[in-house]
Amino acid sequence: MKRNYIAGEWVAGAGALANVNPSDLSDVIGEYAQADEAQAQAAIEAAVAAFPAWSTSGIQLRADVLERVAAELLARRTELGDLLAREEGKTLAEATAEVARAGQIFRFFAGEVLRLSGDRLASVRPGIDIEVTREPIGVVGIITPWNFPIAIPAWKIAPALAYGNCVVFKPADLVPGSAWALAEILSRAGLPPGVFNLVMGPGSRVGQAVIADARVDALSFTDSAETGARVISAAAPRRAKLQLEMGGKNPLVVLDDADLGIAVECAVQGSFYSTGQRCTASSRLIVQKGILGEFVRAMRERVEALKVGDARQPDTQIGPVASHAQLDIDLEYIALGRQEGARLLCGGQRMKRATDGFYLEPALFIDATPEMRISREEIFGPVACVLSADSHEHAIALANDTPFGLTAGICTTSLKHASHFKRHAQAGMVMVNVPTAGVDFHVPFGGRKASSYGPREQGRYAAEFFTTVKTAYTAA
Ligand code: UN1
Repeated sequence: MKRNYIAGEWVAGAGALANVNPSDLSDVIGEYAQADEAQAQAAIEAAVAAFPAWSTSGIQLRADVLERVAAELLARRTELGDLLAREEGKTLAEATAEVARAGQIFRFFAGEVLRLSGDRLASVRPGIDIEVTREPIGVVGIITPWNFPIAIPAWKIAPALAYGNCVVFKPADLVPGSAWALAEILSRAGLPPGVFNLVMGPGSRVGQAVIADARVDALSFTDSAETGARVISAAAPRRAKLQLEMGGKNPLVVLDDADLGIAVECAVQGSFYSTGQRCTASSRLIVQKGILGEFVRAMRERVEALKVGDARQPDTQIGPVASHAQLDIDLEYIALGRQEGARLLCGGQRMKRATDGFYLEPALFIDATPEMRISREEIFGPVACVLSADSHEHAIALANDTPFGLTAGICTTSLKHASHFKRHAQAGMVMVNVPTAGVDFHVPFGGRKASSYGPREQGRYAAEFFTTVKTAYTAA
């Protein structure tokens, strides 16, 4: 049984949950402790107690801790990648790359610890100096989703610790294995007790206890827009600082002048890799009329050839859906798309493989219209729809016609259209001739509209959320 980590001790939970492999439901990875409210509160209390010393600790100590975590993640990427693929269902290549990314993120923030700087300005009043510095915020509650079981925890925990905050970490219930492995590494990295705490368990109980507790100064959260709205209404009245990453319905525009090979590769990767379970996935393919026929033919050929199978088989390109609940949602949307009048070009059926798992053929709809629910709502599965556009202007209007605004992509060989799109796409991240999903670890991540709330994650921009600014005046 894998236990929770509170105040520097491994503690049994109030119950346990089995972690099951979505590629093979007979394969139980392990039992993971489930915390109750009292344990969540004990973790918060430990973090509060550890904050005064940690927030004033030396930067060398913090850099060393983060570097140790980075080195271990990178050294164990194959083993931890296998665990990640086994519990979440993304392919071994994707899972190993995700563990490496988590390691790079810890390494990046080990460096950032040493680079934190402020400003020194003159006052408008003679004889006074002004310093602007950044200080830690306090206790940060970190709540993460199941689709990136180690990279998302890394990109929230590493900056939180780098800038001198204490952490209460509540990973997704579905994938506790990678989160527990990361916590175990952190427990040996040289952190004082209480600086980092792990509480596994359901959002309704453990997540809720963290969100509601007035001692938690800030919350960094990634999940759906609906849950995000609940976090805002629970935590904003008590003035918690919030950083929320929520859904996407990301467009990939393909213009008549696109390189067809590049466009198909961007669409297939962006829509279906990681089984479409990325908030950055391109679920709306907005294609200009002149290239539409050719694009659809090429897509059909490429999508039908994708190898769907056990996440840990070396030739698998698309792993299973991560859970039964998500599979049901995907199948409901596929049925809905047909009812709404879109045409299912290929895929959309549950598949049988050697082991019992949540296998689903990647589904591509054509003749979708912007009002259809499959064109508007985040599905979070291997389901994409093609919408046709008359012109570049029409394509960008369709791209922006969404409640979300995380990523937006365009495939074009025209510098003019690419530049115009970069400026006018209403999204936090814009991709030209690259897939909408799969981002770098050292630059800001986040969106607009219903996709994000609060300051950006990652890169040096992470300091905006994980620190608070102080302006000091000194009479010389
Ligand atoms: C990526 O596309 O590389 O939940 C990252 C998600 C995002 C991360 C996507 N927060 O899918």
